[in-house]
Amino acid sequence: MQLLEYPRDSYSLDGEWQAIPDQYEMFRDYFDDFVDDDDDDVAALPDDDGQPALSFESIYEPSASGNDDITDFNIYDGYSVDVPSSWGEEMPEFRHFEGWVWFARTFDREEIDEQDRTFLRFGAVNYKAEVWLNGERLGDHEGGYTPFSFEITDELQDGENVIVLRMDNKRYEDGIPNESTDWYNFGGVNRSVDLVSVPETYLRNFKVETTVSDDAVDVHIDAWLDGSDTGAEAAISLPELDVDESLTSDSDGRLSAELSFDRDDLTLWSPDNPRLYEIELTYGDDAVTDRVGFREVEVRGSDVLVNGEEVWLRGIALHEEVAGKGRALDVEDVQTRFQWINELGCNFARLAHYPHTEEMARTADEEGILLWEEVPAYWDINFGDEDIQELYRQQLRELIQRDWNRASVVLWSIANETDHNDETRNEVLPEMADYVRNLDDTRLVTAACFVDETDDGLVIQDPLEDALDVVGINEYFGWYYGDSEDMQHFQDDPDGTPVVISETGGGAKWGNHGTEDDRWSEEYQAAIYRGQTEAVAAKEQVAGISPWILFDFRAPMRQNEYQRGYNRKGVVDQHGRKKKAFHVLRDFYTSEQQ
Ligand code: GCB
Repeated sequence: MQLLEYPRDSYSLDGEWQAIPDQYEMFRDYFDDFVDDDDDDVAALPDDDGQPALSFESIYEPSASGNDDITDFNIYDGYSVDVPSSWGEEMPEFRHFEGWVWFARTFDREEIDEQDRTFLRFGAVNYKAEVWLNGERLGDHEGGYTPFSFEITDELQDGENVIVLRMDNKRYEDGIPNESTDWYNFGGVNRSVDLVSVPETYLRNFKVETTVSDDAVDVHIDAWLDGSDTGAEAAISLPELDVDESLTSDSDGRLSAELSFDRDDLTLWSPDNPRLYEIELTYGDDAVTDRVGFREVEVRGSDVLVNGEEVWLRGIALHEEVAGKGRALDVEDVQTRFQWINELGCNFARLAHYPHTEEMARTADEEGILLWEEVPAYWDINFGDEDIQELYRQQLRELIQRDWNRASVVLWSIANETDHNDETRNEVLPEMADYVRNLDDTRLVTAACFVDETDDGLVIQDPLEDALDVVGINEYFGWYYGDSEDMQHFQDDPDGTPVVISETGGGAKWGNHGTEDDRWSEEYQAAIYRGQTEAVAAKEQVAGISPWILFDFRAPMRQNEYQRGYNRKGVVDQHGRKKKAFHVLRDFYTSEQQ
């Protein structure tokens, strides 16, 4: 599998695809006769128990099997589905379907602006994917929220080409996340699909790192090549800063450059002034462009600093979901989310509990919203299993290498509410924190943990704290237990690790009114927000909050008369209607800003 990590000019394969659900997973059995035995590359997916890969012809040319039965499954007679989409949302009859779905579409080679090498890139497929082009198996991918790509140069044929994708959105005990989550499992090709063509040797990815001192801004750039010709000219240009430099290369095809600016000659990126600069890297005939911000994030004592200045994180957490659409957000949906975030007066957002579309981070770059991004290592993961650890590293890597040039991203979160009494977890999570730092040591590593009630008050007793730059605390005083102002008993250590209250809140059904004692009323929820915000604002170790949550979201485990399949802790409901807590939080953030 070859990764293309950044956007380039591409040929979009979004639009109409054919899809057929294969609930009983029978296609492979039907088509065993047509297996491409010569393909050494064929690796069975973990759940397939060594079954051979499916030959493509047998799907789209039923007659090839000599067995009329298979017309039952002719992909050209499938359902029309829009890509990207959470397909069960588009087709209500499949709303709760979890299983295999075969997708297919064609494209014409002549339509691509083809260079030496071509890749097929998926923005995200939930949860497992297995892909063929013209009957040749390209490979597979596990993990529902990050991009993956395959080189298809050798499989491309003149005229029509056919892509087949087997998507599997079952939940797995040995998956990340595993079978139980408090969010809906939207299956589908949830993000765009593209064909990307590049020269034989091309720029695979690059990374911009900034160090800020009193009078200087130092920028280090690394770029990675893929291909056999590593001798060509490499250059970097930042037209708005009059930079035109060559990059030096090492023997592994890695290029680098050091740039240094007077602090006065460059505007640093910050939430107050999210200045971005155009950057272009060229290598031979290859070029990539992007918009990047220069800024440094660090901790000092219990404070989070951006460019040397303390920033209190006025945040909100959110899932990636749109009512009636599931997880396939378009640009307008992203804008709506940022409108709410801005209206609340936030400078920070927690993108929970898995990587959201990269458009979120790009928009946060433009809007000056600091981001917490995370992978779905959620609740009871079997951290001792080596395959799970490998999958864990893969998901971290795919997220980090996708978003490491987004100035807005300041926190990488490695886990949410995992058991700090589990010794294996306590060994593995620090290793994952190190893994993240090896990939990117210019951001802060965090995880959402718990606070413990002791005779001395509320304390953090999670050994993972030592491996984190910022400790997230999920607490629900006033909702699941205790009173909303109980965080007053948090044992504040002004020199301790900065704490972000990564979750707090309570449920309310929009339009349901009562007193502050009536659970599920907007008033009850608003009172929790008042008690919580007052208590945490007084704590020096608390460097910010991201209450749970911006909007109500689908959650199969929430079924009481107020919920009916939704987690109602949003400060707006799933249709965007604001609850009273929205205004409490906005008022709090307005006063924090003054
Ligand atoms: C949590 C989880 C979050 C849930 C939330 C809740 O602690 O991290 O995924 O949705 O609580 O509503 O209980």
